[in-house]
Amino acid sequence: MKLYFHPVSTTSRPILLLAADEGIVLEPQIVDLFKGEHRQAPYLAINPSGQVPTLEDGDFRLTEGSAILKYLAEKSGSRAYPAEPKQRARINEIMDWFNTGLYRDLGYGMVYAQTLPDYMYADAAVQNATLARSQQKARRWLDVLDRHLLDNKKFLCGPDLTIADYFGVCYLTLGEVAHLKFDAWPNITRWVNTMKARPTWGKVNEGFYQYFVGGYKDGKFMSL
Ligand SMILES: N[C@@H](CCC(=O)N[C@@H](CS)C(=O)NCC(=O)O)C(=O)O
Repeated sequence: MKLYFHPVSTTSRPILLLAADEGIVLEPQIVDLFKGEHRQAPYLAINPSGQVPTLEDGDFRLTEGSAILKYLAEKSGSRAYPAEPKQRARINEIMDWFNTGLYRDLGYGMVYAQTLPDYMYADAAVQNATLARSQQKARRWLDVLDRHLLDNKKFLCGPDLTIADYFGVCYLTLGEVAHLKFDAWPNITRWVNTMKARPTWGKVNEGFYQYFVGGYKDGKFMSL
């Protein structure tokens, strides 16, 4: 199987974490986002959305990080994606929560809006008002994550690691690019530390810390 990805990519990192933990062999194909390779014809023929990741398994092509993660977990029989319907539904629910809620306001609204030109507003008043709204919404998602989803639980779905944890922790740590601090949310801090202590974290996230977090280390950002 071939994975088109980029090491800094938030939507690719959960897949790399699962693959590293489960020993899933993926032929790596880096799509150079910094050089705009994802917007050029050869890659657009593979993924018309011009985004990473994309998985190729023989003649089966799959896009969307969340779908790829579920497919690989199911195919490899990973214990991190139990087949029991209610357990699986809970995992899917939490992944959707991150993807459509927290990621929108924390990732797009606060991180991309302060780092990637495509997501910034030229008018300072619009930019500041938009950031302030995202900040308020991101705080609300973080409260829910801390007080409900992670309350009295080692991992998002209980005592055992699931693919929701791989997924969620990558979306949350994206905040480090814009120097966002999560100290005010103790359950989140504990869970992130648990995930970062896993043996595969460092290697998988090397590129993210070097190029994305490192690239903005001297930036000034709106805090949470
Ligand atoms: N909905 C897609 C979004 C993928 C996505 O946003 N990928 C980013 C990297 S994290 C990308 O390729 N960005 C380049 C662009 O949108 O121009 C998914 O969840 O996989």
